[in-house]
Formats: sequence, C-alpha cells, structure tokens
Amino acid sequence: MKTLRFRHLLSALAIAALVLPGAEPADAQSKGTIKIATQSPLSGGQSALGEGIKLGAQLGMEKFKGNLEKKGYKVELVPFDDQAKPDVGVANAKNIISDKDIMVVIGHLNSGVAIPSSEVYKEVGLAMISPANTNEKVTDRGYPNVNRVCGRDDVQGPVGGEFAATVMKAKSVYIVHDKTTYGQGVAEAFKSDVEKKGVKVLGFEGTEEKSNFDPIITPIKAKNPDLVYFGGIYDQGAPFFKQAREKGLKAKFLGPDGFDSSDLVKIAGKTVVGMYYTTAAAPTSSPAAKQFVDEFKKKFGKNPEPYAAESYVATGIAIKALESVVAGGKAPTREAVASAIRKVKYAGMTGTIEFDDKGDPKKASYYVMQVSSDNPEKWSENKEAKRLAIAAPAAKK
Ligand code: ABU
Repeated sequence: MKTLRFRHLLSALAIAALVLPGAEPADAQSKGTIKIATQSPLSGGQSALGEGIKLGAQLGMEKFKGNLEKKGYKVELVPFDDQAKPDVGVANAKNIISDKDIMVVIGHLNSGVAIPSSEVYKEVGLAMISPANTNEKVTDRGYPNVNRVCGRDDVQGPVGGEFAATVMKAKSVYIVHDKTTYGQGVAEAFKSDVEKKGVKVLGFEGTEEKSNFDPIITPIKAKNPDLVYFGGIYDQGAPFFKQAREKGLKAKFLGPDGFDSSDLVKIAGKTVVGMYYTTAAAPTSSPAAKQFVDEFKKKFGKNPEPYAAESYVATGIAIKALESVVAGGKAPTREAVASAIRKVKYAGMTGTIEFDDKGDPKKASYYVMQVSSDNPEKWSENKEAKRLAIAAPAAKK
C-alpha cells in the first residue's frame, strides 16, 4: 500500500514539473553542447585587432545565444590564437575540426592565415565567417563553407586609388608592401588603379623588415613622391611611416584597412595624424553602433577595435543559422549549418547582410578615413572622408 502511494506521489511530481509555472519546458532538456570557435592573433604585434575579434564574438554570443539555450543547448565560445601565422592557424584548424561540437569558426584577421586554415575546415564542411579578411581569394575559391561579412581588396585597392588621384591629387606614388597575401594583394590592386588614372608609380617593393626602414626610406626620399602607400598592417606600417616622417619625407601617407587600429597612433604618434586609410570596417561612431560600443566598454573596460563589430555581427549570423537548423528538433550538423549561413538575411548594426553564392556580402561598405588625433582613445573619432556601398565583384577565374 505504501509503495502504491509513493508511486502516485512520483507521478504527481512528474506532472507538476511539466505544467507548473517555472517548470522547465520539455525541449529544455539537455541536448548537448554547441561551440563556436574564434581564430585570430591573440598574441604578437597584431593582437589589438585579434583580441577585438575574439571579444566581439564573445559579446555577440552572450547577446544572441538565449534561444539556443531555451532549446536545451549549452552554447560555448572557444577562442584560438593563430598568432597571425599560417602554420599556427592550420594547426589550430586541425584541432578545431576534431572537436565535433564546434559548428562555426569566426575568423580570421589575416587572409594569409584564413586561406590555408579554411582548406582544413572545408574537409569537414565546417563553416567559417570572417569578420575581417579582405583578400579576394578567401571567397573566390567558391567554397560552400567560407563566408565573410566585410568587403574585398579588389574593391578596397581601387577605392584608395580613386581617392589618391582625385582627392589627394597625387601625381606620383611610391608603393611598399609586406609581401603577404593581403598586403601585396591590396598594394597591387591599388597600383593597377592609380596607373590607369595617370598617377606615376615611382617604386613598388616588398619588405619583411619590422624595425629599421632606413634602406627603404633613403631611396624613397630621393625620388620625392607626392604619396607613399603601404600595403600591410599597422605593426609594421606604423614604425615605417614614423621613421619616414622623422627622416624628413614630405609625402602624404595612405594605407589600407590593416592600418585601422588604435595601435597605429600608439606606435607612430603625431607622425601619422592627418594620414588617410581605406577600410571595410564600419566606423563605431555611428548611432547604430552606440549600444554595441556601450556594452563592449562596460563588459571589457575598453573601446572595441575595428572589426570587433563585424565579429559580433558574424556571431549573430552564425547563431541565427544555428537556430534555423535546430528549429525542427534535429541536432545540428556542420553541413546543415554551413548551408543555413548562406541563406541568412541579417539586419545588424553594420547594415543588412546577405551572402552571394561564393560567400561575399552582396553589397559591402568601404570607407576612407583620416587619422585625427594621436590619442588612441579617440580612434573612433577619426574623420570619415568618403563612404561607398559597392556590390561584390564576380569571382576571378
Ligand atoms: N583586412 C584586414 C586584415 C588583413 C587581411 O585581410 O589579411
């Protein structure tokens, strides 16, 4: 008799758990873990931008993961440090694909790291959404798992070329690049555009030098160009421009989005105030970004670096795709998530993003910015000189 009463009590408790307010809904039983990885440089000279990518994804995950948790999934972020090195990115990528819970990678910063790492992701159909990689080869391979939320260097180079010729009114330019896939690629795109516009290219050279630029600056000075363009990233370009100005070079300076970091003025100070750079990162001074900036500062105690907002948006896209995959009650697969990402239409702080059939945003924004202060805290106050929305070019054969 006692046993029967005990059984009734257990049944009543089970029913109460299903119907009482505050009881967990049936689909909130644990369904496992979904992980999103980031890959970006968290150490070394480019870690300001790399850490921004990680933190942007972290904030995005905290903001958007609620619906997946309600469905019963534990959602985790797993950050990897690719050190801006292709071999490290590839080694991390092999570890990433062996963790079956990782459904999306948000990364990388460097196109030269993203391209070989995404060959590894492709082996298992693992989706990558890049917040920052601008080299055209990232998406021109036409891989179904590779996407980016930013623009491309075959547009960014000509945007800089047009600005150099028509607004800066340069008649001659000396072009230096860092010999990487990104730096050399964007420098070549810039060069071919300015040549078409009649700007004389007095030199085009690559260097891996990081600290003593004397042997490059002396011949540039002798040629006296109106403009010096550096295709590369601030950790190398900032000391180059600083030394060039200190050695008396009078030319104006221009660079691509690798210069879009507050660390540029931390390294080069007043010598780069007034210089221009092109970028595909949306300025965070816009009203649309205010909430993101406030939340980022509150959580991390510092300003978001450029491309942190794009990383936040990329994470939002990943989670929206994951939600659509698990909506029918099925466990997510990497192939299903990659395919869902291509179909997402996402309205976020950087505008509406829809991918074309090679993984580029159908339309991307490009900006020409001018450094207005040597105070790194004021990086987001740099002056916007030009803004363009341009459709993604077709893949190059
Ligand atoms: N686009 C800025 C970061 C450099 C890169 O794409 O390699």
